[in-house]
Amino acid sequence: METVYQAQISYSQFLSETGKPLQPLPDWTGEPDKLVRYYRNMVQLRQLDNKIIALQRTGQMGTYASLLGAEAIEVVLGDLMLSDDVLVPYYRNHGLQMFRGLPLADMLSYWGGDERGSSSPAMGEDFPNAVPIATQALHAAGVATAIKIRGEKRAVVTVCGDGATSKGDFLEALNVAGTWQLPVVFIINNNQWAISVPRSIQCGAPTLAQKAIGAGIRGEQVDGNDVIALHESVTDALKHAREGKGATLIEAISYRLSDHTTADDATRYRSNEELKAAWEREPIKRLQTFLHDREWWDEVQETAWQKEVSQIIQQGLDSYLQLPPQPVEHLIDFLYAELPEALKEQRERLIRNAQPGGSHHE
Ligand SMILES: Cc1ncc(C[n+]2csc(CCOP(=O)(O)OP(=O)(O)O)c2C)c(N)n1
Ligand SMILES: [Mg+2]
Repeated sequence: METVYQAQISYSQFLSETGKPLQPLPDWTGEPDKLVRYYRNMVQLRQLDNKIIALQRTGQMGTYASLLGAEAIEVVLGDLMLSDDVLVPYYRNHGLQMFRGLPLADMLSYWGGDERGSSSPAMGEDFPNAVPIATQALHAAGVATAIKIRGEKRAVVTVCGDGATSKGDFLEALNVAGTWQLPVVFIINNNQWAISVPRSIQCGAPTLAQKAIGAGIRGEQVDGNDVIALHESVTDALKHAREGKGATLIEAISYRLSDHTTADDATRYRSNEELKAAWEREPIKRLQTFLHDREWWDEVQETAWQKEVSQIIQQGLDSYLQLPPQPVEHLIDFLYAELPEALKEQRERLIRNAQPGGSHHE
């Protein structure tokens, strides 16, 4: 008998849970600029997340999927993706969308149930959020196919959860990305839970990254709470894609520190001990300690950053809250390029009924 194939999955981490270097650090970390920006951006996301949940609790926002614990992934991808690359996001990527130029008010209006938030011109060729699990992986493969056919040097980035990797759509997307050497970077935000289903019963394989092997693409695990490790893996994967060398699957190990959404109560299915342990690994404190050790962080600076980001967020919130209500026909307007006859009629009826004196009993 001979071995016809052998593979390995690497796990990369540069900073310990307490922010100490575990191995020699890349050169760029010798300068504060980028790391300080990452820190500040993560602080902004955390503040924003809190504010949005508060709005939801007071009836000013729809059901919201928190990104508490995923800040490092959002910030690093937002920094490394070029405007020419294409983002095919899922519902926990609104931080990333924001760093790619989506105005805060637009992003908030999406979560407030307003379709205008999904069709902002600022999104360029980026896709709107996918809520149906794993469908975005196929869309990403489709976009990457177009890019490949046109001979462009652009990368497509798509993100999904750990649960999504069990879906056929995800595996089909990996398969075609391997077959056609597509310029895609698949990121798994492995936050350990798919609503109430823990990672341990999601899949029998010890890593999710190894699903790449069956598709013939590169796969690796990275500490998703470590901005330096993420930076190194994502930089390499984007370069590989843009150079036409094919796809990469990165399993970023993180933790969903929040409920699944504002419609969920995670205390019903997971233990306080587990949550407490996860808070010890979260990305912001870890980077803060690292910055502090280099004398790039202090209390005064922190207060100034907190104030600065809170002003940015407040401006976004104000414009969101002042948006005029969306016209009633928006209920129908964003699904089809050309409306089918039956919907045209319904649309007219909706408009008629919304007018003062319009009938509500048709
Ligand atoms: C096709 C489909 N099936 C089921 C759902 C309901 N659903 C919404 S989120 C979710 C869990 C997803 O978990 P995971 O992929 O780990 O992503 P996370 O929310 O943890 O980031 C499910 C099953 C859905 N949105 N789409
Ligand atoms: Mg998950």
